[in-house]
Amino acid sequence: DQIRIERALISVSDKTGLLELVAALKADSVEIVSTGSTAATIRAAGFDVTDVSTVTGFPESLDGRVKTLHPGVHAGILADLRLEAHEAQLSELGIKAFQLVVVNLYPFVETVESGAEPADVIEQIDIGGPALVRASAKNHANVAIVVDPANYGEIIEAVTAGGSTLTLRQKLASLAFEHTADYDLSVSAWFTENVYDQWQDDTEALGEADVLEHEDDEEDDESPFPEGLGIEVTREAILRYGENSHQAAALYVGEGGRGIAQARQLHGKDMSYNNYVDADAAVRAAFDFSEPAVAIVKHANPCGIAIAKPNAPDAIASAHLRAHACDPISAFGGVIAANRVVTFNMAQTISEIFTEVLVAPGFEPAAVELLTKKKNIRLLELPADYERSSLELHQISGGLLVQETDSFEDFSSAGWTLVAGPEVDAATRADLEFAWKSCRSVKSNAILLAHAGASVGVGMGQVNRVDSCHLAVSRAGERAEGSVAASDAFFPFADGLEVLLEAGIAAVVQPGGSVRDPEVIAAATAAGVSMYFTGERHFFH
Ligand code: 93A
Repeated sequence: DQIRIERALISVSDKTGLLELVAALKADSVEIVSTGSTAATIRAAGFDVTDVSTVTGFPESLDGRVKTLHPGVHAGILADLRLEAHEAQLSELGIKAFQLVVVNLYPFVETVESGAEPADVIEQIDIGGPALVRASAKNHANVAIVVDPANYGEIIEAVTAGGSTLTLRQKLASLAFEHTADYDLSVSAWFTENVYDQWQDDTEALGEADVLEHEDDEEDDESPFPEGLGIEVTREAILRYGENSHQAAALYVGEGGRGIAQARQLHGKDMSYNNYVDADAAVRAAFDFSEPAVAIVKHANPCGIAIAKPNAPDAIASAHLRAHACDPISAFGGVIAANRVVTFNMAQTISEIFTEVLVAPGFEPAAVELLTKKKNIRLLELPADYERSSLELHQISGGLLVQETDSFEDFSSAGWTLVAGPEVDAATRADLEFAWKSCRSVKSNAILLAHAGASVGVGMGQVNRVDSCHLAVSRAGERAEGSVAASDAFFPFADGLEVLLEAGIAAVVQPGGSVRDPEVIAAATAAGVSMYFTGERHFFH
């Protein structure tokens, strides 16, 4: 397993010990092939050396980026001369084998440590060197690879002793792979740190002027977003606590507005943080309807929305009973919004159900008298034409997202497109409009099943639409059959819709716009179920 060294490739950045090594190789008549400055150093010391470009027939090019990256070099390193076929191919190709490769890599770490510019650091990422090292180490059966002047002594001894042993070549191969791995880790670490630093520099370099320039883009003149939001808020109340008892909290209100924050409290304990959040959601759900409507909210999601049955003797009480019937379990401890004066009848029903907050434009005196006997309920008065803010604010860490309010001016089905099944009758159409409108106040992904102006099953807040469909269907139970469905955004696949179809829904309304709409339409068509596209989606988070 001893291999006589007849030809060596030497390419080193660190010239330490180079000439002693060359002298020993030359004393044994070894042919030396070398790159640019290495060849120059050897030649200057009076030794005979072959330029790598002579071997490759290709000039060292691209500022040295391509020197040894050539089959004329790599075939000479990788040929396994224990195989006759490799030997035959080499001679056919006119390529001579190397038995020794001596390489040390571009001084990457030293360059980084010198504080060099990134462009200069990048030039010091050695590509051809590691290729030589790894190729030689892989072919350690035939080639000895030396990556460190510390090992020159051993090689000199081996040359003198008639060649390298397998044991030595194996040891050197192991050192070689360790070396290239370390090298690449340093490169990787530099990228991680440098990209971060660069990002910081860029951010710092982006002065205020640049930022303002950006904000002054032409488009911005048209936008509803002034540089400042012009929102003046003052502290109205210190709340008992926030979402949880370990979070302190307060209520701030804007000037002159008439939203839920300024609703007049007629009765009950102080409003809590969660009460405000839920009352706001309930108002969003109920107050948009022109018909008498009631919404019951838990954890900011409606668990029942209904409008009154036409000609019901006590419309708002009827709407409440129907909203409550959607999901009586969830309605326990809920927050109720009614968009009409609360009647005595409605108050009577509510007095039987544990309710946190009841918000309405007014209360019949008898209703107030009855409800104020209940210690736990909070009664809030909010005008039906309460002021909806034109902007919605959402705090994120380090900033504030602002968007125009998702106002829903046109709920009518006039602009919808029928994409599956037959046109529906007037009652079904009214239900679809009701479902579509109601679904807007349900957290995405929202699926709302409705019948006769009342929700019968609501699926909300799931991270996929199929689960929301399952939830809506399971909450509806038998009531799913013959109900209509609304989806706040398109069905990305037919799977969610199929859950609804299996439950026996009669019609569905959704925005449409998925690349798989054809699949979804086909499923509805196959089931004979009418499907309308609204062309507008209503995510709510
Ligand atoms: O720029 S490279 O990645 N491209 C190559 O083809 C190549 N071949 C050898 N760097 C390359 N080398 C490296 O050049 C070696 O690893 C060594 O560090 C250096 C020696 O070049 P010179 O002899 O010109 O100083």
